[in-house]
Amino acid sequence: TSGERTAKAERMFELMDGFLKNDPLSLQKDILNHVEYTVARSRFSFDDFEAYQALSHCIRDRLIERWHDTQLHFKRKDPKRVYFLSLEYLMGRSLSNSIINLGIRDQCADALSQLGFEFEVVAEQEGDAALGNGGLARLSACQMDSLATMDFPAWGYGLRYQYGLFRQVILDGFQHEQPDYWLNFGNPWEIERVHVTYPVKFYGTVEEEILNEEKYQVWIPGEMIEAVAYDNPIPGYGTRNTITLRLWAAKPSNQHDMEAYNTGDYIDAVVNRQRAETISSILYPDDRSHQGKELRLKQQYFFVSASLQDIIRRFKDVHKDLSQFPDKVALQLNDTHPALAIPEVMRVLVDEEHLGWNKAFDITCKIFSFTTHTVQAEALEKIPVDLLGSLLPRHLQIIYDINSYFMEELKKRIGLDYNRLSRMSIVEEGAVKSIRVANLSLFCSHTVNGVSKLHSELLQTRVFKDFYELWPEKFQYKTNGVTQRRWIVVSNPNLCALISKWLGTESWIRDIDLLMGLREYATDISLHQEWQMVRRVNKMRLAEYIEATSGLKVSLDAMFDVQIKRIHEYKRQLLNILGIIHRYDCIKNMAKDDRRKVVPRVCIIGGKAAPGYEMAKKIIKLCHAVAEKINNDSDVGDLLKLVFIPDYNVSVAELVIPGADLSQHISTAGHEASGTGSMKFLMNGCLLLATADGSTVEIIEEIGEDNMFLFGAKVHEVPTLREKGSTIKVPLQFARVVRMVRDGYFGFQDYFKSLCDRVEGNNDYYLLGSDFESYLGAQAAADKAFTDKEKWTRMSILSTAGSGRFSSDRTIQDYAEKTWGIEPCRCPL
Ligand code: CR1
Repeated sequence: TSGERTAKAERMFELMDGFLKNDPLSLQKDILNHVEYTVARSRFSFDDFEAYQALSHCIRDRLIERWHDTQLHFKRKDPKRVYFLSLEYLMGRSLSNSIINLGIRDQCADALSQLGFEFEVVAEQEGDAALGNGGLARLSACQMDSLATMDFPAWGYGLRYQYGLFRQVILDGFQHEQPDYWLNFGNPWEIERVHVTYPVKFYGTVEEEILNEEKYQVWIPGEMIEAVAYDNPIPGYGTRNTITLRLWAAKPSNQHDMEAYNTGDYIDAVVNRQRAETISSILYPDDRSHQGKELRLKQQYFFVSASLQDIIRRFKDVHKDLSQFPDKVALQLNDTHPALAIPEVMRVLVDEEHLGWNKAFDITCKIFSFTTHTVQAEALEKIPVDLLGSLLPRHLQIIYDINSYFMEELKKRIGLDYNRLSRMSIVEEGAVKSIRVANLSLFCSHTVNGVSKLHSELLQTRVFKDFYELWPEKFQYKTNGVTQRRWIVVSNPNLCALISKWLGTESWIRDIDLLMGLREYATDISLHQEWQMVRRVNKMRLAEYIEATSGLKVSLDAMFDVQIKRIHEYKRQLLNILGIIHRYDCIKNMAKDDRRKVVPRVCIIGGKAAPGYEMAKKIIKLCHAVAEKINNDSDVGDLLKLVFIPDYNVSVAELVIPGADLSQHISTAGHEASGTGSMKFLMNGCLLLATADGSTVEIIEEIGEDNMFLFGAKVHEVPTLREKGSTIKVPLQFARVVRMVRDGYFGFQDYFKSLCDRVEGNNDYYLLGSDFESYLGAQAAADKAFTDKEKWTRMSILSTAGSGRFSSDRTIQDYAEKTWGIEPCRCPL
């Protein structure tokens, strides 16, 4: 009865102490309690790692409080919600980020130091959560931070891989991969929801059933696997709002295949069931090509099906009428990976809810929006029809039905232009008949967007031209962004303090446009001094890291020149390395006296190659071979060093980016959809050496060409250059450095041959040869600018000051208004 309930609630309030307190003394008590009762160590002797564990649990408790309040608040207000579906999230570490977003950094540092620990050391005990490959996955993480901070009613959904992205180990200069069993030491940042589980079905057949004289298709599945929810609270900054990243893990279902127990082979039966868990066991490490593997498809459907059951359940808790679904729900497809959500929604609406096909399709088209992260048509996902038909027979039927409808609609618009119809069709009739997932997503989403202005133009004029011509209103662009909380506040605390001091406020951490205020002081001598000081301390930290990982001592007076990102031919790490060889060659051939004029450099390269990507792996080996030669050459000394930073990941980036003077974003124009690394460097006052590709074009608009080092062919020039092929005049220096590699100057002559072949004559698809001269020109300009300390510092300040447009807060605001139609829902204090 309600009387009993009130009495119970009162009793609960009496028992509660109120919210957890955040003064250093209370924090210390809580830490010690967790040392004793959670970590089960003696409070008189625990090490840095155990301190990390205990502190994490303290923070987790505080997150849970806020998270409860936020969820309750959302429930009461029932706003339209956005559900972000992504197969990848690169969260990195959580401790510092959470503490900073909770606003209790100093209190935690005090509490720890009174217990004899140092905050930074404790925070470094944490391993990275690397449930993603690269740009796309880190973008998801930044966007979650912004969604929480800006009070949006949002959920992230994904997969809880047991093995994250492989660890890169370098042996003899070659990349080797090791599994990343990141859960080995426990994960305090997740809450296992043993009762939030859903069955996910696979295989089987489709049968027709007649109900009230209507025909229905019924899917009789052949396998059932249970999805269990793991919730990761995502705290906003400067708000109580804490949202959820819900990741699904596969568990064998205990509802099905009971007959297995009667076969007498109990052990085999259990072992077979255990196999179910493999669905969520491993992240695919290739970030561009997906070869229609069954396990990958299973992962996609598994996560989509569980997420949709969860979303529909939440909706139905409050609403009866599914036609209101689009008023309450926005579903965001992060690339095509979750696109099976489209036929799945149709299946639920038609087969389970018994809505008419037209009505169901109308609802479906109102809820989906789709972001594409690629430029190349070849990189678009395709699912072989045979595979889909066996794994998800009903979904294949639905996709065929959607396609018939689509083709009819198209014919009304374009007539019987069969070439075009077959280009646009969702079904590709090739050697391997397959489903074009992007076409499905395009047709069924109300909005599609690229991730920078340039990228969206390329989508409209090349990749999705046919679609754009018919539905221009669907197309938007949303330039990517990164969160300043992680990329300045957490990773560069000194710069953070300096910015706040000069702006006279910390508000820029939530309101990034304020950063522009720094422009006013770009020539202020005392800011210059403080700025240089901060940068020097960060360089020191990076130099220590380099020495610890590679044994190489580097000079702090040298320019730290960094290229860190996944290794890809289009990103042109090879151009960088060939440039370094050229620099080395020049130094070697110089008169001793002239060497004094050389601007010393430390070239830093880092990044993982997909395990099956041979060329990328050769690039890594070449980098090591060249480094070996240069770093041991006494003619060169401190004038040039080359370092490969192994196992590049989010936490390595947090250390490297603040310490970089110059960073390289040198993809062949038209190939990088956006690029987000550049934005992190920009925020940290690192100058960019870049091509006019992806989001760089917009960075130029913000800070001006004068404040960076731009080079290379422009997007519209690339096709002509390619046509010219081997008739292009390639500079002599280029031929010379390639020849050095070919002739075995750095050893491994046979091994590097195919790499050299790749960049010469007609094969030079990424135009290293034709861009080489202007690349060297930009490098020379960077050298020159570096010798003028005042100029460099001014450029650096202006870079940070102009980085506001590249905050993910701006990106998310844009999505909320123009794509999702959602509003903030702020939890009261
Ligand atoms: C793109 O290559 C972009 C990110 C985030 C990448 C990069 O240019 O900044 O997405 N794509 O939008 C990707 O990771 C798997 O594809």
